[in-house]
Amino acid sequence: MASEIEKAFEAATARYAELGVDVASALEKLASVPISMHCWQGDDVGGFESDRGLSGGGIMATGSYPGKARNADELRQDADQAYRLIPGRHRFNLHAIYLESEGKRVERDAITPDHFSRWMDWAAERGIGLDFNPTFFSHPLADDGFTLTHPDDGIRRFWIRHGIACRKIGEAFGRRLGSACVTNVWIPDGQKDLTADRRTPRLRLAEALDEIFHEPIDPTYLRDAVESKLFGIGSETYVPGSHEFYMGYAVTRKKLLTLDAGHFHPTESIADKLSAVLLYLDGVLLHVSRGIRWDSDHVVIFNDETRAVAEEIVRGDYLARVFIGLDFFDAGIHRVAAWTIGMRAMLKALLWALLEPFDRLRELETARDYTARLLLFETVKTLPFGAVWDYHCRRCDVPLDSEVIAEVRRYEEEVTSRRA
Ligand code: RNT
Ligand code: ZN
Repeated sequence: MASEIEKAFEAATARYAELGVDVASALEKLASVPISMHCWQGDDVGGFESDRGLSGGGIMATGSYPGKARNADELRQDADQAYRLIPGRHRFNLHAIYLESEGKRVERDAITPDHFSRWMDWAAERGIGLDFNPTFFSHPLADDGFTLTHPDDGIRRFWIRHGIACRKIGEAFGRRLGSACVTNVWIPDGQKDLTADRRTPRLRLAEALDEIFHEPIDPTYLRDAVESKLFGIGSETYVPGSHEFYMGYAVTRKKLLTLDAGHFHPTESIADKLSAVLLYLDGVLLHVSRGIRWDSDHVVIFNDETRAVAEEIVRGDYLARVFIGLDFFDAGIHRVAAWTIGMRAMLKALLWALLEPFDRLRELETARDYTARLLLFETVKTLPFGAVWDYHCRRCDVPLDSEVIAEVRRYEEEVTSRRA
């Protein structure tokens, strides 16, 4: 280890200790937190079911950076490269459209764990857990904007069968890998314009979900999550699966509630929601994202919002109840870099939170010394946080922030730029 980095780390440790913060124990905790890295940043939410690419669903990847993964082998290769640049051991989050079916068309209601056996082998070899998502978009039967709320019984039932099939796959992941698979249901359903009947689609959605979740599955292997949304492209006026809908659903059915940072009003922060919803729920799944002006799914960075989320997880002692996943897709920059930047930003935010002098801040708050509290919040911002992060990266044998770009360029030259 470069002695400069060690020296800076020792000095930083002493500074944090002055505020009662134990840096060593913060690093130990950080090393135990897995982040679920989402497959879909690797290929702009395309998947390998067909050549159709991302269509509908009210979400959009913009940009045309060359060299995206064209098949599952390439996606695994890219994910491996990202993992080499990210400290710690993490998880991988698959969508149903990332199946491998040897070129055969398999309908979504007919997918089985076999279609993901190579993903399971890959994860087992690396000792990582897998998470999963049914895909309720990029499909002819979703083109009119309705899936689980569809008025047509046949179409609705098709999507219910898809949800059921996906829970079996999630369970298989959990069994094989010895780690519960969080399986997240998000549907794109909604209305573009003035909506007369907001009630019936919600009734249908609750019923459809009840059917999907009908079979009890051991939570050791599978954890069900449901994701709300405020609006999407083409569903600006009405989304049946709103926050209130899923909050009630998750509480009454004992599911995980998924909070996506981009799925609320622009000034609304998911950080503040954690200590509220966790009074009533066993757990939460986070989709850490970065919306700019709308649910734009920009790459997560180390900003106030990401820090606030991490701070709330740590302050509330929720690390065991909050599953952290990322959700963004920017096709305008190198995709391995996008993963790496987002994952590292989330880890930095967690480290930042673990290094917060929380006990002291709380004492000041209890004493209603808001002057000293504000000063302490400001003091923390200029502590040598970077020295601790650098040390952590070195110790985990991954590049420093300043070294990541060279690794990405090398990989680009050797691998992704050669993809036609
Ligand atoms: C869409 C949701 C959802 C998707 C992924 C691909 O607004 O956030 O989580 O981004 O399932
Ligand atoms: Zn999401």
